[in-house]
Amino acid sequence: MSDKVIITCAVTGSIHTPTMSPHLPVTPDQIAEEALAAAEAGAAIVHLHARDPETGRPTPSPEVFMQFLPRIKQGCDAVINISTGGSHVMSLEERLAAAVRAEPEMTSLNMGSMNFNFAPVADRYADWTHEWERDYLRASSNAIFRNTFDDIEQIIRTLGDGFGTRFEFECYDVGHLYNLAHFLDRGLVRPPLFVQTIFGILGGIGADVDHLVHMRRTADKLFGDGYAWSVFAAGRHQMEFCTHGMLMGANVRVGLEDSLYIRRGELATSNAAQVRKIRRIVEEAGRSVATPAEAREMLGLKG
Ligand code: KMH
Ligand code: ZN
Repeated sequence: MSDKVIITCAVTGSIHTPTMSPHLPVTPDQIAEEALAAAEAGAAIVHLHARDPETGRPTPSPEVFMQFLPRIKQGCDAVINISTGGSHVMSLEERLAAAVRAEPEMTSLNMGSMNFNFAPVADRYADWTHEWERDYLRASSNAIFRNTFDDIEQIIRTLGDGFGTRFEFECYDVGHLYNLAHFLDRGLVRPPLFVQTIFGILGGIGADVDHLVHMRRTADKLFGDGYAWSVFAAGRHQMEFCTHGMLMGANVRVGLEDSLYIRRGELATSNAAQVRKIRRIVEEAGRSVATPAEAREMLGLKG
């Protein structure tokens, strides 16, 4: 097991909405500031989505991305990772547009189609700041987060072959690991694979430590020493799962995309606060936090 732990910070995402937390960054300035502070706190990778500056609604607009990406690039050395998951209502073309414009070192790549239901979260809120929020969240219960084999191949060919982009392979269930192995067998992706295992999304594998062990063992069988393992869990399981995973040798992902909280019942006031917390846990456990340069080396990024 490497002594080094890569911390990814997923800064805003497309699930949480402005009513849920005043600390969720939505404008380009806020996203840039939050990403820079997360990098300063120890995140080697920042995973980014964009939002409409007026309403906070997730947007695929490359113009909006370009209002914060250059600032982050100038202000820190962290690896920029642009989402190709976008949101459940975006087309594949929309989901690819920002990465095609920015040609980043890394993007996410979701490894299978799935239900992706965050409507139950919506039911916890009575009053909404913006009209779009409730309907957007409710629509997820009847939507398919589409990532067919052809879609995945198109993303690999467009970004991987096109720009040398490498991927955060998002695996929400055991089958997604086998899908990734299929692309490895076909020679469309190559080691070291950055395998992000995700727990506790309604539609994916649950946040149960047995599953963490099983995902790890399955990835070991399929990828041997050709992968770097990372863990995140949604909502209240975030810190606990990152801690379990880190003790088992994983890298970790935190950020307000994945959880709005710093501990039970207390909103995180920033992404950096979550990075600092997991960093303390990592260091107390005797491991150390990877710098962006070390992360690039570990993941074979173009730099
Ligand atoms: N919001 C996460 C559950 C992506 O951006 O590609 C999944 C995610 C998807 O990060
Ligand atoms: Zn994301």
